Amino acid sequence: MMVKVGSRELEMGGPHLTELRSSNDILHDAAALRERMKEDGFLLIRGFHDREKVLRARTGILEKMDRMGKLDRDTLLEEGVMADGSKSIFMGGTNEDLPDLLDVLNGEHVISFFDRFLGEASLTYHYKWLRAVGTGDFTGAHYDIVYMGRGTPNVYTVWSPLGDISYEMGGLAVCLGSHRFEELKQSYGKKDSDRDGIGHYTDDPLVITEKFGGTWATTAFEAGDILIFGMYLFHCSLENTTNQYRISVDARYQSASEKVDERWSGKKPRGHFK
Ligand SMILES: O=C(O)CCC(=O)C(=O)O
Repeated sequence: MMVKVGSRELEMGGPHLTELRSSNDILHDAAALRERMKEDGFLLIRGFHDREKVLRARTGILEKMDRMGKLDRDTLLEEGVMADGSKSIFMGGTNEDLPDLLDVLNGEHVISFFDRFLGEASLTYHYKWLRAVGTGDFTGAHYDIVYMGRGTPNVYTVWSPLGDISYEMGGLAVCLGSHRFEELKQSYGKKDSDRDGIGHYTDDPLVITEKFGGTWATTAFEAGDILIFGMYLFHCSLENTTNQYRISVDARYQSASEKVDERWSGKKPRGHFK
């Protein structure tokens, strides 16, 4: 099967694209999870969030998008079909008008997971990167450190699909091994998007693997699954080739005792400099 990863079409199971492995087998062993994170650079956990709660959060988001006139009114709300002329919508912010979403992202199940994983009290940034990605769009390849590197580098991204996300709808892909690309970590990884006006490294996933090695990996996601990774793992998204919005959110977690990136924390995070 051919899959559109960033600006490339790659064969699933071919030389450049493989399946992400899940870490559900070690979910209750914090030491093994830490070891796996060190080794693989990511943790895929199936059914981590309560699926029903994720679907409730999805409904709240779709209702909001419907009020904004972004959805096709002749189709079922839960399908998230784009209205004619609609585009991708970035809804980054504290999203206090979406309590069901915050229940998922700030819930005891996530905080206690990170308390255990980090071995001390954790916190989550108030800012949540909520995205409705439209037809033809994808996220280019990048390290997250470039966007949130002003506090501790020991921040973890949790990417949560808010609905089932097939290959065609454009879930996340990661570059296996990229957490060990020392040259890139020392160059691109030292950049700051606000200070340096830099964002994604490339739209072409093979630019990275041809120069630095590694292999891209992705999977079909279901509501409730999460993908956790650190600030130095290259990731991008698949292209959404459907007429339905791909709805997902990325949120950040770190140890409460380490420095936070002020742009994203506090009740009124300022976000990127405009
Ligand atoms: O969902 C996406 O398209 C991008 C997500 C992302 O870059 C992240 O989770 O850090």
